Amino acid sequence: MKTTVGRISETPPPPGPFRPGFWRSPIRGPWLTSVFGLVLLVGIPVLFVTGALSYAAYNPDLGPLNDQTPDKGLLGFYLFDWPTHPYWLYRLTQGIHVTLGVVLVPVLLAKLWSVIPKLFEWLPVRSLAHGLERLSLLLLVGGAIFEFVTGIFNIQLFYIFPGSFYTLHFYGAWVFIAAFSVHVCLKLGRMTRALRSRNLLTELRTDVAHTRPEPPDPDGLVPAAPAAPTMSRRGAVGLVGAGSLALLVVTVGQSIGGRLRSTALLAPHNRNPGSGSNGFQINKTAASVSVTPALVGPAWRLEVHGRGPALVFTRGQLLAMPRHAAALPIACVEGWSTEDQHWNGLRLADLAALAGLSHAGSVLVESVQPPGPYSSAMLRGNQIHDPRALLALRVNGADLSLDHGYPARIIVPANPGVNNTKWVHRLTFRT
Ligand SMILES: Nc1nc2c(c(=O)[nH]1)N[C@H]1C(S)=C(S)[C@@H](COP(=O)(O)O)O[C@H]1N2
Ligand SMILES: [Mo]
Repeated sequence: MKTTVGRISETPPPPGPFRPGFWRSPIRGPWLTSVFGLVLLVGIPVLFVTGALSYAAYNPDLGPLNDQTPDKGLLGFYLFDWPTHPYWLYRLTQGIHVTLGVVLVPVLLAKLWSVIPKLFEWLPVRSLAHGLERLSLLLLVGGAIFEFVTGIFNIQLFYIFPGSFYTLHFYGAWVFIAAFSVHVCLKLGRMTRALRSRNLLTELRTDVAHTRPEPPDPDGLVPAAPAAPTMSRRGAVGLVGAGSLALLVVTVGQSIGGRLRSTALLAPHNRNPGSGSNGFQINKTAASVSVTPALVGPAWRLEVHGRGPALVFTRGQLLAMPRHAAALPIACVEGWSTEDQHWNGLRLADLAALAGLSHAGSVLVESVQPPGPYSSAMLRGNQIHDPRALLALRVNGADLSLDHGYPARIIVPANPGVNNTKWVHRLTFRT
């Protein structure tokens, strides 16, 4: 056994990237890798936590309408009743999730670049322990790339997933965070030592002419035969920082909304949603989901189910009932949100009471839209009973436009946009 291993490890590496002399950047080394690693060490847990919060915000335990993730089992252990306070909660958590995810892309790429010689380590597997470490790196790098790519495709509305984005991003996140945790445990010591090995301020004052390779390291990141520097470490860190900053500037406007939305050059939805009372972001237009004016014309009725026979209302009858106002944003899982809009309509709590279920524990909301994604959703008791939770009929002093959900739509504080169902035609309250 020993002799076989001995003989294999003497096998010379194949030509190309497996040869030690192939990777020559003089700035590659544990210090630079650790600088990028430190940023990710802070950023990735924030992404994970805000992502998990987004999952909780969907009320996945209310059934397959809200969440079709199969067999989440233990992975749903942390779920709690998503609150309605503060009303901007989802706007904040999801804005951070998406904006930070975009901003970290240059850092992730730089980190991967800095360790790329390890991808071509020779021999690929030297022992059982080495093999396990390599496998965890496969999950780490694969998981990171998978999560960033699926997330970015989703916010760019590039739906090419074999299945639901939601399920893929959810399971991918658990694989990635598991591998990430193992990696942090294995590398934390080496990272802190590497960070202490050089002085950041000195590095930031060192130009290309004075850039020297780091001393040889056991991981083999420092090249055996370094080339002459063409960029300083300061340049590399600055380039990545500038890239992240540029992405921040062209992204964050979509989460802040209002006039800043026009700065969100990377936002796929129309950056100029028009003016007037209904002049704010639209996710899906009525036409795009086959909601025709005929479906919401004079023949439209609202059905309210609860205890006893169903109640049926025309829009005129609803307008004549006691109405309430609430200033609430729309905040989408894709990271964009509007500023607060002034909604006006009927309290869900009042409608529940009318249906004979003043202590309703959930409500099934169905729209006139043909069955499909987002055509219906479930809300929880705490959402029904918040006095700002409305079946909105009007916004900013005007009737809802067709694209914003005329004749009636749900608007609930801190609710992910996806569960603020538009074009509502049936409410079914349950205990
Ligand atoms: N019936 C129905 N309601 C819906 C949707 C939909 O596709 N169909 N999209 C949802 C999503 S994903 C969001 S973010 C909000 C957007 O509301 P807005 O277009 O009025 O801004 O509506 C939600 N309500
Ligand atoms: Mo959304």
